[in-house]
Amino acid sequence: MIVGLFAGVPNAASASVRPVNTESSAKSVGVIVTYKPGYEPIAPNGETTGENFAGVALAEPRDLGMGYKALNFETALTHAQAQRVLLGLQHDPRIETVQLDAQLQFSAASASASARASISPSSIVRPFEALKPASAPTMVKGINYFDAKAPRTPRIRISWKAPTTLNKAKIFGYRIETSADGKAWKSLVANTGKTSTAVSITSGISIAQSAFYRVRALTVLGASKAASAPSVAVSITPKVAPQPPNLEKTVLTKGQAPAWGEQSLAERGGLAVSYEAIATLDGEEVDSCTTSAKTCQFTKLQRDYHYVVQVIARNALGQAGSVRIPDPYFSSQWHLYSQYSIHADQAWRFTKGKPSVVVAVLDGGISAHPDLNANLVDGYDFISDAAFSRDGDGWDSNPQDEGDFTNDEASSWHGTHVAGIIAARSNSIGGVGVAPGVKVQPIRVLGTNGGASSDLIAAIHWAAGIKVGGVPNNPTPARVINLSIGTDTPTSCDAGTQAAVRAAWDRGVTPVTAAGNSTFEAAGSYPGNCYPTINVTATGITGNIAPYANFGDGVDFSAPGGDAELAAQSPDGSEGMIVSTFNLGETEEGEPSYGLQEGTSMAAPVVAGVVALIYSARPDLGSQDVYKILLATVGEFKEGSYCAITASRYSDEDPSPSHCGAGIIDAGRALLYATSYKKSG
Ligand SMILES: [Ca+2]
Ligand SMILES: [Ca+2]
Ligand SMILES: [Ca+2]
Repeated sequence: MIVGLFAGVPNAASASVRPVNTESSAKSVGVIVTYKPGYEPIAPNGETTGENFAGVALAEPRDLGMGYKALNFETALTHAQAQRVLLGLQHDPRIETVQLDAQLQFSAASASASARASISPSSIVRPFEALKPASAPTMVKGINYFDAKAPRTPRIRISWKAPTTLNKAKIFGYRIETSADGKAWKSLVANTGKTSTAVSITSGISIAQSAFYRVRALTVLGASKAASAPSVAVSITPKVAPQPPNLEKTVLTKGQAPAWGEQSLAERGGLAVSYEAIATLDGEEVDSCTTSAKTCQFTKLQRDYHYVVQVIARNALGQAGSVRIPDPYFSSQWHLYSQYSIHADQAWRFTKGKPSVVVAVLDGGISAHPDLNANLVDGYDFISDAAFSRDGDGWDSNPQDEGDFTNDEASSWHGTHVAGIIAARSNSIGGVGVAPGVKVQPIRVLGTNGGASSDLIAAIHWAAGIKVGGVPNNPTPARVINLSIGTDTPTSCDAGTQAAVRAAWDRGVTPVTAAGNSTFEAAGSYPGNCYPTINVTATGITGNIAPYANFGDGVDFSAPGGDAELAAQSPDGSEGMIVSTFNLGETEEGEPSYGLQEGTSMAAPVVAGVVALIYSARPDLGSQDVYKILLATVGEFKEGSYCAITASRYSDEDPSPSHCGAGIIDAGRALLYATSYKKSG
């Protein structure tokens, strides 16, 4: 039931303003507020009905005819409430009359429609002094306000002059309003401040999207506030420098043309864009072509060479290039860009890795290398047996590789090769790692006869930032632990190693293991058979498992590890294998160089590098998140290959891993997925 106010026909008769009669013994009063034609009673919170007018609920406005509306309450007002209503109505220019009825006495329970209809107003008052709107701000101008320091942040600047007529009110600020179509307006900046006559805006605007803007002055008179009429509207289209184009293939040979995806108007910065594609060989520019389309033709490429390509977009406000790869050996590193590669060149659009992410390489140690030194952090030497460490003692703080040569074989520099696969620098020398921006922590566990699992357990703990007795704490704990280590006869995972990888995994430090090179079930290869790790087998350039690689249910994923039998199908300089940092010393460390190796030892660090990229983009994630991201984004094996046939058994419903794991790791897709991945729990 609605009880309370009654309104008569608007009455122009005049009377002086009178407060509610507080002398009256009446428990409640009527306040009848009549609004001028075309105006709706609106509570201070902007609602036409609701709870926010002097603490009393509003009922639907009452229609008086002739366009007049009356304020209507859901209950009768107490004196105090009526006074608050009157205060709230002061200076409201929309009001025609306010009528008070101190004789009105009823309660919600007793009032009846007929009783209310018979009550006549005791007083008719004029509206309070009205706040007349100020005139509109003038001389409004809007410009696209380009900032060379933030060339892809849209920015506009709006300026104006103060209203010429204020009608006794004072200005306390300006409101900027925006509209996409010039019809529906909304507030963009609620109050620029009273002395402003210009404002720069970066939020709520979109590149290349035209919108209208206008300004209102905000005025105050007594307790009453109002906005002026709006200024004339101006239209602005924010324009910026272009986004980097998305080059489809980073390495081309003769007869292939560079191509990139069509850029939207927003990606072009709202302007016309031209593209320049540049082909380089060993870091030297060989050819270039320019176009406003999505592809152009090189004419100088020669047969049998692989050229690294970059494309640059330019508009009137600036330029942006696709990922630049200055490393001259990149074209030999097919594991980074070819059809069945991890597509690192696509991932680098998101990140090349952050130096805060450390990948521990538990291996034979490290040798000095100009393409690697700057990406190393201090590691440790956990080889306890001095007979095999070649440094004359047990555990020590120097993880230098002392060489693992035997009478028959030269030193392998295995740890240096693995480290370069992860994080060789992106510069003008040599090749490049999967994550050239991250750090490698060399931790020595393999001597001349391999290593001891007790040393490996200590090294995993230390790498993960877990206290190891007798050793200073790791100052830069890892997020990824690469274990390119395996047994060549079936060996089960001992409880100690099992517990160590679990402890690492659970604290967001992800062990990545090589599945082994013995052409047997990966479940028999330690430590890849410890749980949980990301256990990786090796594929060659054609997207099938390498002939040496372990397989079976123990494999999580595949990644390129090289296949020398496919040398003829591989880019020059690779012989089907993985190009990475190396050393020429036959026994002890000699001159740094680059070398070719194949194995699941090469496949694991490829994945460790991808995991490091994911942690660079999303340091908030944990090992299980990373595993999910990799699983959701794997690339396919070559159609019809052994791996493809077994992988087809794999699904979320039947998560029994195939012989080569769920697929070939795809860094480009993984990073794209990771940027929008929602962490569970
Ligand atoms: Ca030592
Ligand atoms: Ca040492
Ligand atoms: Ca390099």
